[in-house]
Amino acid sequence: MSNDNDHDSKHDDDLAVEESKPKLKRPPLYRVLLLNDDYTPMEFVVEVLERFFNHQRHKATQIMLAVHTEGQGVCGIYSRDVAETKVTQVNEYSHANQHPLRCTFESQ
Ligand code: TYC
Repeated sequence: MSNDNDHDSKHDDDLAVEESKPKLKRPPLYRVLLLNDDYTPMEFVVEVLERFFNHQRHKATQIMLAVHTEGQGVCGIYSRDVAETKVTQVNEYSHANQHPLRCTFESQ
């Protein structure tokens, strides 16, 4: 810098003087996934997508069919806390209803 703040960088007897950058990092995001299995009824998966991920029936059906044919699919993208909570809620709900449906999350 060559202005009247020169004292802060070049002539400090080799002391490293660096201005700190404002650090505003966005929180990391996580994809919540549903995994396919051979036993969970399609209607139950659609209900899960409506109940826990607030999808409309048409979109929930699309996601369910994508999971059914591709093996897994994204239900939504959330902060870590929300992603963990959704996964726990879905897995508890599936277990309570005696379905093997599994939900998990991965970093974006
Ligand atoms: N494959 C299941 C069936 O044929 C349906 C299903 C879809 C199960 C999506 C799980 O995440 C899933 N009944």
